[in-house]
Amino acid sequence: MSKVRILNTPGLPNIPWQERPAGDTHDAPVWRYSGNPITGRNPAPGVARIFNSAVVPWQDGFIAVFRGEQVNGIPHVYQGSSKDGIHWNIDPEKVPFVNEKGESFLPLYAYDPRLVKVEDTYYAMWCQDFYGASIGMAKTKDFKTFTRVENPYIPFNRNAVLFPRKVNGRYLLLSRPSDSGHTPFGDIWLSQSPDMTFWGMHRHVMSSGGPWWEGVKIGSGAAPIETSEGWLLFYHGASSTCNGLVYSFGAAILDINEPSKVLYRCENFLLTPEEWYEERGFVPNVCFPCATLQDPDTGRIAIYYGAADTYLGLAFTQVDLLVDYIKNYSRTTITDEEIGIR
Ligand code: BMA
Repeated sequence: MSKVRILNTPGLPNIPWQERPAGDTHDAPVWRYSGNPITGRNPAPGVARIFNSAVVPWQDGFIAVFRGEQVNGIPHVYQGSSKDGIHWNIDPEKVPFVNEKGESFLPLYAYDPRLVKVEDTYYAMWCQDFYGASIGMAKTKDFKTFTRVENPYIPFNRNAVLFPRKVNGRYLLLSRPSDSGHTPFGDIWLSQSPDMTFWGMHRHVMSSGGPWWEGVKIGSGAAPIETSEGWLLFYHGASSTCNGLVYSFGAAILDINEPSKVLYRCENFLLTPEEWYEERGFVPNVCFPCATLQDPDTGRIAIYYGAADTYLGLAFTQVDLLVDYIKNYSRTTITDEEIGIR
């Protein structure tokens, strides 16, 4: 049993897992799956690459929504299933989103999906065209019918991630207001809703962090994990170099009842591109997390991340090691600590 408790999460004894390699010299307690990447090029007919994708437990295995880049270059959302969370059967058809009447309602494009179970329903959210890039959302209970719900925001916005439960009677959604291109800025914000339709009471959560690994922009990665220390949030950060952006990921812990307040924020990245599949691909030097699996009984956490906009990678951590590391290297600013309203 871990010291830090993972709360309101069913046990997941079949979580994909490998122990930390002996002699690992990385500073942060996050290590890669030795069989990475877990998807290769041309993984399904008509799909050139799968990367930034989300996974949840389903029945006796796992289900995923993938970002699949079609051979015409347009991204869409695909679905897959797996017994072990590592080897995937990918459905070559795009997820056939429908509207409330059951009619086909496909976005023009869709990328960077997340998938979060809230109450008895799974919500997928992704970036799509809404007369400009913004967030699309759909719900399903059976992974057969994905019914679109109202888009939560006007453009431009990306990286929306739901919390897995209501807080203070309201659903919560993190997002990253953006621009219409390769946004050169970006903070994480929180919005609240009584009904998953109307979103408001917006709060600033945290800003991009100074000049270093998360200096240009940040964006939520996976659904926040509820722990006895607060909401554990994995997020990506982009750094500007003379050779373009480098995407790494880090983590913060948000207040359990006021999640727009950051309690701890790790000043170090947890994972940064260094393996061939992270450094080389369609967009080099990208590690972009979109989902985690966690097992409260062991404190094990598996992190799914897109690598170089080309592959899907898997990494592991353990909640006690991770929370200690975040606290040891925590550096928060006033804009992190405050409630985020002006
Ligand atoms: C971001 C998003 C991600 C992508 C990343 C690196 O702006 O578009 O989908 O992985 O850039 O190209």
